[in-house]
Amino acid sequence: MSPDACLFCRIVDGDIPSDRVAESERSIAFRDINPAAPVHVLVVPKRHEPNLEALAASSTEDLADVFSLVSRVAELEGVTDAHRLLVNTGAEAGQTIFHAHIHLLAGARFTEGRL
Ligand code: DGP
Repeated sequence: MSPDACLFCRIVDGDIPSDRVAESERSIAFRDINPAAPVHVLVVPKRHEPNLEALAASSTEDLADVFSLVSRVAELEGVTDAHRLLVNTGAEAGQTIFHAHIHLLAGARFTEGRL
């Protein structure tokens, strides 16, 4: 997909509004429009790659930055010791937006190994 048509690229650029939680030089974090838990934040590299695997292959700096921002968001939301990270890679795994992102979920009791 061309980055021009990518929804998350447009959110990164500020063309589409989002409820931003935090930002770093290489990544942004904003609340999921359809939250699956009381805290549901998407942490997204600013540079377009279709999934986290592609991001890891192209830039360890971007990969490190996105995980660093995940930790900062967990701290800001007060859920450092109680949260779940989720990454969907590929449509079969439930990926719907083909711009790399990590879901940070918290505030619910995740008592099982699956959502
Ligand atoms: P995934 O299924 O892993 O590709 O997750 C994509 C998530 O993106 C999904 O939980 C809903 C969220 N989402 C889709 N469109 C928007 C939007 O316009 N704004 C925000 N904040 N989140 C969105």
